[in-house]
Amino acid sequence: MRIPVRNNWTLEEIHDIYNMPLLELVYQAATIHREYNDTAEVQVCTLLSIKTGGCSEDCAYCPQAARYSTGVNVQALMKKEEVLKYAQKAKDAGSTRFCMGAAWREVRDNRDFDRVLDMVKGVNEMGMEVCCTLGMLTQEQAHKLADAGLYAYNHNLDTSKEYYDEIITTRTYNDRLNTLDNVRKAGVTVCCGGIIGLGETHEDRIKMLHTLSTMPQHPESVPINALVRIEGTPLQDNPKVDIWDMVRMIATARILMPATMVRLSAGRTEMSVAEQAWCFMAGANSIFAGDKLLTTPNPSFDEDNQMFQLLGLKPRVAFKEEKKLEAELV
Ligand code: SAM
Ligand code: DTB
Ligand code: SF4
Repeated sequence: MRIPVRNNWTLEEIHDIYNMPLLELVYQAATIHREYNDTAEVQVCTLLSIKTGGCSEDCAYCPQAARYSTGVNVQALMKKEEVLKYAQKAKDAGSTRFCMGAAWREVRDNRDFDRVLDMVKGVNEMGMEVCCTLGMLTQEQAHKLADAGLYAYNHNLDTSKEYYDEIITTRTYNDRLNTLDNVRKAGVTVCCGGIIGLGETHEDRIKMLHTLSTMPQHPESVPINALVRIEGTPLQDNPKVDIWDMVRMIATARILMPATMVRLSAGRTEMSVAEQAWCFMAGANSIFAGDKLLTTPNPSFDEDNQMFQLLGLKPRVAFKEEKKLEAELV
């Protein structure tokens, strides 16, 4: 019998899980993963930066913050038709979720937002799960996105509340939590995770996982990013993320949030197929596909197809949860 999904994890329990001997941790995570999910299935999401660079925030990792000179060209909001072309290309390549990212601190109620709402409608009509990551949202804006057909909203906590000020000073952890609350209340699914390699301690990672896994409802997806080190940002000289730290983080997230999609996100270009296989074994069941994340490189569709064949993985169909519900009702 499956253990029920819990949201009353204590920091001590999470500490003990995170610090288990690695192979025992992976074994336990793989076992839970098998009980809750089809382990052969991996959700394939494609990202598109619909508005690039020039952001007023000071996130120390980010190539798109205006205050660091990272060589990213500022680009205004793309046209809807162009975005839909990219979405079609992603769909043809086997992607079932399309995520549009904007380098905004927050959404403003203006014509740009109306255009994003149109994009959401268009991608939704193509039969893909639509996701956006646009910065902070009000309750009203979240509802407008929901009405346009938004399926998921990505808004990361990035690290622990305690370490947050070391990485971002232009907004607070509570700002982040408020937006997540607005998204949840609008009935849009939540995609929320973090980054490792920012200089945080293992305890900071444990605390972030505690915040995520004790939310009244777990995020439907949790992206785990390995820092992509960007020249010109304050974190440019940070050491490369150790693959075993990534595996430990994914395995712990899988045990704490067994029914969530755990996404092996940024950092895959620096990982071998063997290393990524460890992440899938530890419970990752989602990736970003396509040769670009927002501004940095990512493995190509072809490389990922080869990896899927080698490891016996298959892309998850769109709207799987809804289809399951419909089938149960008939
Ligand atoms: N501006 C919006 C926001 O901050 O929510 C949306 C876009 S922002 C680029 C989305 C996420 O990308 C961030 O929360 C962060 O977790 C991730 N990210 C940005 N730069 C990264 C990097 N260099 N390495 C890994 N992840 C990164
Ligand atoms: C997430 O957690 N990772 C993605 C997505 N959500 C928006 C973004 C990664 C960005 C990596 C740096 C870049 O390509 O600009
Ligand atoms: Fe702006 Fe988002 Fe980058 Fe922070 S992470 S600088 S809010 S684009």
